[in-house]
Formats: sequence, structure tokens, C-alpha cells
Amino acid sequence: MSVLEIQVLGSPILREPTTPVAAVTDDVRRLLDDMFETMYAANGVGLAAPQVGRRERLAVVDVGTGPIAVINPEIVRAEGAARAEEGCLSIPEIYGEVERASDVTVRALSAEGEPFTLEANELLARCLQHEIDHLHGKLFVDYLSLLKRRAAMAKWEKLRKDFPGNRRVLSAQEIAEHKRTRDEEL
Ligand code: K1U
Ligand code: ZN
Repeated sequence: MSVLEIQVLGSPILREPTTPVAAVTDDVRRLLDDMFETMYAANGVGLAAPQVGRRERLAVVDVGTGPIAVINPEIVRAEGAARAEEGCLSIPEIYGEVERASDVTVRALSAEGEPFTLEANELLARCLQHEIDHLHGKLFVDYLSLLKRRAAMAKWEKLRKDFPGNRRVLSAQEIAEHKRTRDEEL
């Protein structure tokens, strides 16, 4: 398994739609494994394929209840509303409050290629909506008010020089630090 580079805001792939996965092959499973490794290394709770420069419609999440891979995910029910702060591994150090459905049902294929349905609320519901947005080229900053979005973009303009080529390469130190934190939590 490998920790992959993360594409950051400015990388065109983050704004492009993904392509449905036609067959869940060993290559797809290898990509999912690498994405889990990258998500844990970056201390995230989710990661979508475009964030690692890939066009497959798939994502991984783990909000502390165990790893979940979703292939060709679709939201088939969205109810209620909840507002909470979000960040994004592709826009480091930028945060903002986003209103989303509080409860969702997601249909997807598993890493074994089996269809399954997931009922989610709280952080899992938010995370799934955030990841599925990524698969459609949408980012959490798109939901911010004009004023808040302008402020976030002004901050990002100062930060983006730390990510040449719009790529975030996790350092060995970051990876080790996040692994230590995760091991302590388990
Ligand atoms: O896709 C991503 O950029 C990952 C992102 C997903 C996310 C889910 C829900 C709310 C916000 C963002 C993150 O993992 S952000 C970092 C994070 O670890 C975190 C966010 C919210 C609550 C707890 C942790
Ligand atoms: Zn994100």
C-alpha cells in the first residue's frame, strides 16, 4: 500500500466529474487500499478519488466506526438539515460552516462489487455528502456565503504557495504523527 499525493484547490481534476466504475477489479481494490492509507496518513475521515488525481467514481470514509468504501455512490434519500464546520484535505487550513442534510441513505457498490445501502446521520452523513460532492466536482467552499468564500479564498491565496504543482505531499513526519495519534485512539 502507498500514501498518495493529494491534489489541492487549483488542480483542475477537483472540478471535473468522475466516471462510474464499470467493474470492481483488483486494480480498483488496490486504489481503495491506497486511498485508505492516504486518508489515515492525512488524519482525514474521508477521501474521494479526484483528491488523489483519479477519475473513478469512488471514495473511502472512516469516521471512527470502521472503514467504508463506496463505489458509484448515490444519495437516494436526504432529510433534515444540520449545520457544522467542515474542512477538506484538498484545502488545508481552510474551514467553514456548511448546511447539509442531517440524514441520508446512500446506495453504492462495496469493494467486493456487491450493492449495499447505508443509512447515515451525524458525521457519517456529512462525510458521505462531502465525498459524493467531490465525485461531482463540488467543494465545501462552494456553499459558503460570498463574503465567507472571499475571505477563505484570500487566506488560501497565501497558503497555496506551499503546494507547488497543486500537490500536497505528506511528509514522513506528518504520516508518523498521524499514525501515532490513530494508534492511541484505537
Ligand atoms: O474529503 C476530504 O477532504 C476529507 C474531509 C471530509 C470531511 C468530512 C466531514 C466534515 C468535513 C470534512 C476530512 O476528513 S476533514 C478533516 C477531519 O479529519 C475531520 C473533519 C470533521 C470532523 C472530524 C474530522
Ligand atoms: Zn474534501
